[in-house]
Amino acid sequence: MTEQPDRKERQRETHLAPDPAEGPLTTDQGVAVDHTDDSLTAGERGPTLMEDFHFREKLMHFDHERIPERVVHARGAGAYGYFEPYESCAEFTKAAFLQDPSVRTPVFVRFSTVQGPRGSADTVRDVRGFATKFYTSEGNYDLVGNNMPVFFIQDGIKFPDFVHAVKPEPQNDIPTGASAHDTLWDFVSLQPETMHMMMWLMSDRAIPRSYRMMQGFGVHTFRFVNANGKGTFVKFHWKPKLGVHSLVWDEAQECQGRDPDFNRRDLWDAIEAGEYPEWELGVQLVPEEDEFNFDFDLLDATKLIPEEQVPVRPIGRMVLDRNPHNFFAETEQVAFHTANVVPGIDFTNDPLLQARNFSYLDTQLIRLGGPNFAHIPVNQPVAPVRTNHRDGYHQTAIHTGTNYSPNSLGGGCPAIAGADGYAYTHYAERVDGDKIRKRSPSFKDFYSQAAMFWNSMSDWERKHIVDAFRFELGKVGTVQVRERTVNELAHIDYGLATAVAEGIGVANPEPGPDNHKPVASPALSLDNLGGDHSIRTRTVAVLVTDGVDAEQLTQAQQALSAEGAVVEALAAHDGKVRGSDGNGYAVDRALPTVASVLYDAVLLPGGPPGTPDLASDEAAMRFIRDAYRHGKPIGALGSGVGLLASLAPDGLHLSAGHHQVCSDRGVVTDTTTGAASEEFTRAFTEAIAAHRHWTRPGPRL
Ligand code: HDE
Repeated sequence: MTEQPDRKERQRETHLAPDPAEGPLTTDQGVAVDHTDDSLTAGERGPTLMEDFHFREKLMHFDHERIPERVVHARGAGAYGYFEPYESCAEFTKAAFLQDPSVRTPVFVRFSTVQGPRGSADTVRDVRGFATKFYTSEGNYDLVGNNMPVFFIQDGIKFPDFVHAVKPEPQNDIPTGASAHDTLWDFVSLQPETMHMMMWLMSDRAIPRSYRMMQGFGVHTFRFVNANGKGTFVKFHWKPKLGVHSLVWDEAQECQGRDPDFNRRDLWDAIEAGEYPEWELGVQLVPEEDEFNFDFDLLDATKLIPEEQVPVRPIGRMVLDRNPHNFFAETEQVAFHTANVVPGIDFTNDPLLQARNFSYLDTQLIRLGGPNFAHIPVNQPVAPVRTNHRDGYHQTAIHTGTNYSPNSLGGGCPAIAGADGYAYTHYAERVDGDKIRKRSPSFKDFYSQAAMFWNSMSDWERKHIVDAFRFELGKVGTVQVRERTVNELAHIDYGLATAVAEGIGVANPEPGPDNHKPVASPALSLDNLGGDHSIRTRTVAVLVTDGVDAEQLTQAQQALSAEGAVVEALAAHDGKVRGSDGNGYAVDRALPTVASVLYDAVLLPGGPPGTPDLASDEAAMRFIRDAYRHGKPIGALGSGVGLLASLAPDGLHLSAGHHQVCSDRGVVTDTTTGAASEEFTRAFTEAIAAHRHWTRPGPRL
């Protein structure tokens, strides 16, 4: 392993400004301050004096602590880590960081939501940004992707229209962090190219359980270029080791209140706990000669290449293992740019990508206040930087020497690398054509892949999509917008359109032209994205009271923790509960401070007769009901099974009698007293790994 990740780390360290160990508080000018709690006034009750330079400097600095938030993707969370390739990709690209499995390249990743402002909740229905900065030996490479493989529009000139439509409405700035409002759906219903992405947005992909459990996609078709100058089209995929998992909509909404930082906290906590999130980087490669072998245009970002058609080839892995030292300095000030590429990676003429190559550089000027943002530590490459750029706001370097090229007075420095394979040389693609404003006819099929997405979904995924359309359109006040959207859905699938129409009180649309091939791409269903099927970092709540079966509690905690789960004992109060053995057992959190929506699974241990019943605790009962409704695994042991039986709907199988483990749709029970059997632990672990269980009988509880 080379030293590379440490290079970024060492560079960061040179910028760290820890509290000085010694010395007094000073002003920015280094003058020691004798008092910072009272301003300088004329008399004890008199006005503040202009000459109080400490007060004025302190307030001036505070008044300017905020910078404009990102116009999109304002809310985010980031982390450092590294990337390492599995093997050399020299056949396709000369990019240095994709050559040698022993070279680790440092990275910074920022995940984000798109619509909401910086302080909005995490678990909103939205696309998630997944932007990676690779600090390679040849300069920074930014892969600025999303957690969905397609986009709303085909040409970047529509981006301001789309973003205006999805953002809160201008007159009242409502809704925050939500797309369920008239202007978005008005735009969507008039712009059919959005339909494929709207299917993704209405799916559970839009409410990820964790940033650590979502895929990432480069979206556009990019180009790899090898040392011989040969180009290959490439689509980038990130696949999470832990699998792709989502929340349910009802849960996601409650979570917005219970913990608005749910995804941000989850990322931070996992890294602090040493549970480093990991993704595999995969590529879909298309030889240039095959460019026109698809029934869509590779330059159209509203289309994906089905994995069944072009398999994803794994080329490396990324691990995030360090939290930022300072949110503002690093996560807020990081500046991504799609045109930050390194030799071996190039663009295509995708009109969305072309627009992004303008926008990302431009946007940093307003956000970071001048052209010197590449000097900010998180943005600094580890590759040497030699430019003739000078001056500008926030210039911190004291440049010496010449500042133009060519020069002789500075010895000709910096020299031009020349096209010798080391410098970035743009791919020599031949282009010619008339100057026109016209969308290519090859971009005109708006519905086939939306239909493919629908065809690829399992029953429960389809139900969630229908429910999401009903929810969103149900919040739209303009009836014509509802109708127009349903008409659009009829072009995708008539069953979908009528199911939505029924929910939102509009007439069934005319059937759309049913001309889609019945194509499905199994790789798109969450059912097929389980990852390593482990329960690492899943959170399990154990509901306890005084008298809890001590053996059961201890053994369940140990067994689940051994599988990597995060197990927390919850009780009506903080402190300890007294176990059946008379000992005190630590309570991790008091029930009133948490809720089922913050956990992946719940376990109800039993206790000897006379143990205080959870049934009398409203918070505990709500916990169990919510877990059941949200399809979460529920385990019950000993007398805990009795409690569950008193709530369970008809048709759910629970164990009865002695030593009988029963597992039915994620509800796992064992009436044994004392330590749970291995069989119980195995079944409960499997239920947690499966994440959610959709086919449960309802309601009772
Ligand atoms: Fe962005 N996008 N975008 N976008 N985008 C920004 O850049 C833009 C698009 C994405 O964590 C902005 O620095 C245009 C697609 C992410 O800092 C801005 C178009 C994809 C992030 C911008 C798109 C993305 C941004 C706002 C259409 C997925 C957050 C602040 C042509 C492949 C990066 C900033 C971070 C951020 C423009 C479309 C992903 C305004 C014009 C497609 C992950 O420059």
